[in-house]
Amino acid sequence: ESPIEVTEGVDGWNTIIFLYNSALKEVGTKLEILNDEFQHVHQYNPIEYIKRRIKTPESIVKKLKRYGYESTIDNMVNYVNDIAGIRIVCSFTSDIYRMAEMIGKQNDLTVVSVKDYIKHPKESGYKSYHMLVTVPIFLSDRVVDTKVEIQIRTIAMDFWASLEHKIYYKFEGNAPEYISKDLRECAEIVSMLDAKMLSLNEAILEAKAAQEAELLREEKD
Ligand code: 0O2
Repeated sequence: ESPIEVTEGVDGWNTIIFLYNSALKEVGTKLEILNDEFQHVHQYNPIEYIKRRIKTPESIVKKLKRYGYESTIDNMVNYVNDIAGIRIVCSFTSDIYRMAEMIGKQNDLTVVSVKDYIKHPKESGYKSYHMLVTVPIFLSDRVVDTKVEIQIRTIAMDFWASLEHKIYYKFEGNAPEYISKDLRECAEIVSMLDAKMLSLNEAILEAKAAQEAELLREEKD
């Protein structure tokens, strides 16, 4: 398996977009299968929904500029890790780690790096679990390892991140301190909500199991 090798120019650009789109398809299908299997075995699916996207050329160029690199195809492939991005939105925080473990065990995926912004939230209050993986893309004459950034978060974390992203962009990164502070407070509320929903779900599962055990006992007597 080889890393992506492309020429500069429109041809090179079209080749990388084709590869990243293929990688999104491969990883997307894998995730759907894992979710279906989980539903089949445990009668429960950890994924609420999945979003995929290819980073826009403007956003790629902006990121390279921020890193201090020229906008060449080579630099895009080497330094922008999230050209292909998949976001898995889960019901509960426990599902995030369950998903991450299942992804890590897939033999044909290579986990390059992990950033746990749930255990270590960003300064902004941002919470999410990031995995950078590579997936082999089987072409007619070669196999190309292609990077995909997987972001895993709960619905509540996704709600916060989507709105914060909009607000942040309005201020182009220079939001007044009182707004950043309010956003951090909102992130706290989101974490409390996630914790409450998780314990509520655990309580419901326990109550249901107790009820079923009681019914069984009654049937025996
Ligand atoms: P966009 O518009 O979402 O594509 P970096 O830290 O960005 O220099 P890297 O390795 O990509 O380098 O970082 P990371 O932290 O693994 O992933 C960055 C992505 O996470 C961002 O992509 C966002 O999607 C998301 N993210 C990180 N921090 C925040 C945050 O404070 N708020 C929100 N809403 N999202 C965040 P891009 O390319 O920055 O932006």
